[in-house]
Amino acid sequence: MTIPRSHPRYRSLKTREALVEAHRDGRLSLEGLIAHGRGEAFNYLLGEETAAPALVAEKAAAAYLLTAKRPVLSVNGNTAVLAAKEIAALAKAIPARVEVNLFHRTEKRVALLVRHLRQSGVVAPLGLRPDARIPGLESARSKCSRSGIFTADVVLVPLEDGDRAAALVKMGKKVLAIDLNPLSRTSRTSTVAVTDEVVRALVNIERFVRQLRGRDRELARVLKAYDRSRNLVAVHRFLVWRLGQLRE
Ligand code: PTJ
Repeated sequence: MTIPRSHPRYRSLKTREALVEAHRDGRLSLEGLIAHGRGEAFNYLLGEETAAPALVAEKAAAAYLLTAKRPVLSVNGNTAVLAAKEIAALAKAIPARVEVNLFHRTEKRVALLVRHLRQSGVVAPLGLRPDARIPGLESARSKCSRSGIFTADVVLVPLEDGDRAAALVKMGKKVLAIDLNPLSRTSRTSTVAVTDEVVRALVNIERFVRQLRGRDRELARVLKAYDRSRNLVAVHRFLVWRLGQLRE
């Protein structure tokens, strides 16, 4: 079906179409479609814009990435399909390694997603030959690369499941989550919880990376000022305010 450009939800419907297509060609898991639906609902409540508390978290995420010794961007099916170009741009700006890490892992999906990332400008994405495991994780998500996630000190994890975020924190890493659901276990266990849509979040984080580079005092101030729990309370307040607005 061709979606008419005049449709009020044109962009949202085109995104759905791209995700369905990615499921058909093997890049996206069926569960990825369900996860997107949950994200859409929160995005709708947030007004499909970056809320002020999310900007604060995005700045903190940029500061962590810039001050990291071994930053890694972890990419799953949804992130690759929705935001491969933004991942490539952010990885270049930091600079950071990119690793494909899947919950519903098959070797074929990893290969398809690595190819997709390369075609979108990511240099040497990791993930094809995992040679380490994240301790305490039963799922296939434990498989990772020694030169990537395993030895990273800061890991960006968009659209994560809570188990891995917790396991990475337990390994002593700083975990930066991007998740539209501020109530998720991921948001509540990560070092930084960015409650924003993945494309908007990556674009904003990249902008902050460029702004903050070389400004050591400002970097230290941003890192000190960020408090995940307080920031999530601000997101909850924003949601309540939004619902109040919609009632009027
Ligand atoms: O590609 P795979 O095999 O690694 O699988 C990826 C999924 C996303 C299926 C897997 O990680 C999963 O099951 O995730 P969850 O537990 O459903 O969590 C995904 C979270 O991402 C949910 O809290 C959603 O609200 C949120 N989310 C969905 N779409 C977006 C999003 N957050 C930011 N931007 C989005 N576009």
